[in-house]
Amino acid sequence: MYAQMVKSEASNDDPHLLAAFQARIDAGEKIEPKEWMPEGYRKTLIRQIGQHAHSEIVGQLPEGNWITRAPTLERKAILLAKVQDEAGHGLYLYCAAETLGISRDEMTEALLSGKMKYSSIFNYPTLTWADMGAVGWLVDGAAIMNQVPLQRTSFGPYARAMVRICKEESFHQRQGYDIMMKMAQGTPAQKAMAQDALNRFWYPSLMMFGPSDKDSVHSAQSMAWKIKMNTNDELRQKFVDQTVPQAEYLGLTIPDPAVKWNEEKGGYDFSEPDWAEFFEVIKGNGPCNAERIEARQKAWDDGAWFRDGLMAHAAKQRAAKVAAE
Ligand code: BYC
Repeated sequence: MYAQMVKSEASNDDPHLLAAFQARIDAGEKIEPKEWMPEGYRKTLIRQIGQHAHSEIVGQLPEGNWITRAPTLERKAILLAKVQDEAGHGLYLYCAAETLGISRDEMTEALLSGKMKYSSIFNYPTLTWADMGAVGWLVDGAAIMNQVPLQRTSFGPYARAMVRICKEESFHQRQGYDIMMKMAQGTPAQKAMAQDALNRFWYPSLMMFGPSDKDSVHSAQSMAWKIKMNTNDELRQKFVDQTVPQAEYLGLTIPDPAVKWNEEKGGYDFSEPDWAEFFEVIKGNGPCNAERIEARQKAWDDGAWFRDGLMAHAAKQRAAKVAAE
């Protein structure tokens, strides 16, 4: 079903309607679910919002892994709240995607069958407590960089969902940076753990923005429709420019000797991530892909009794209503 809805990007749309639609986008108007939209626009949104929703849900797993092992009660409460926020983000986003005519069940099935993606970053393991710092600081930091512009995206429900998500992501990033600060100022062993977490999460965080512009399949059309507001490379550069001084403040070293301020471009030079690794991870061959999908499959199977019960209850209520009429 998902494949049918998203695969065919070929558009048979009326050229007059298409031109009027593009004029609305260019004028900065928001598009609402019941309004006319090109099929390609709808499909691109289902793909992007659906993948985004899946990322929020799968993104709970690497951090959820540390809730029972947080070093203090306070840290545990903060981490628990953060992970719950991610569940909330997933739900707003699934709702936004549902307004485009796909159900949450269909999206979940597409995730489990490998037809739909989720962010590459969540296929890397969280090995130490310092990884909770690195994930909050870098992963949520990259997410905010990508998502703040999406508050201005052209599809109303997506743009509105982003407002609250961005507020919460800012808190997430601060809590991650706070963990890094504590560890970087701690014992030499703690500082080494913080450095090790930065070493492991640096390049995967850069990959979150997607392939380099020359390899990005969807950017041009998505930007014309204001589904994306920036190219992948633009956001990656902004992220590096924001993060390098933060690492310096922590007294940690970015694991890339090429990182150097470039006065001429007004930004840092840096090395590209290993794109072969990125493409392997999004094909399903990353270190934790199988484990992540297994966890989602188990949650889906374990919830079957509840979904069935809910449907049976709804059917019973409908029958009672019909009988009373
Ligand atoms: N991972 O043409 P391109 C979070 C795919 S953070 C996996 O540039 P597009 C969170 C792409 O889908 C993360 N796949 O694509 C944080 C396409 O394949 P398909 C969630 C990726 O869509 C902390 C192909 O590569 N954020 O939620 O124009 C805790 C070609 O790429 C990735 C979002 O989803 C990747 N990193 O641009 C918890 C933000 N990058 O679909 C949770 C919204 C690319 O043709 N999404 N691909 O098979 C976006 O802004 C865009 O979709 C992307 C990619 C920038 C990610």
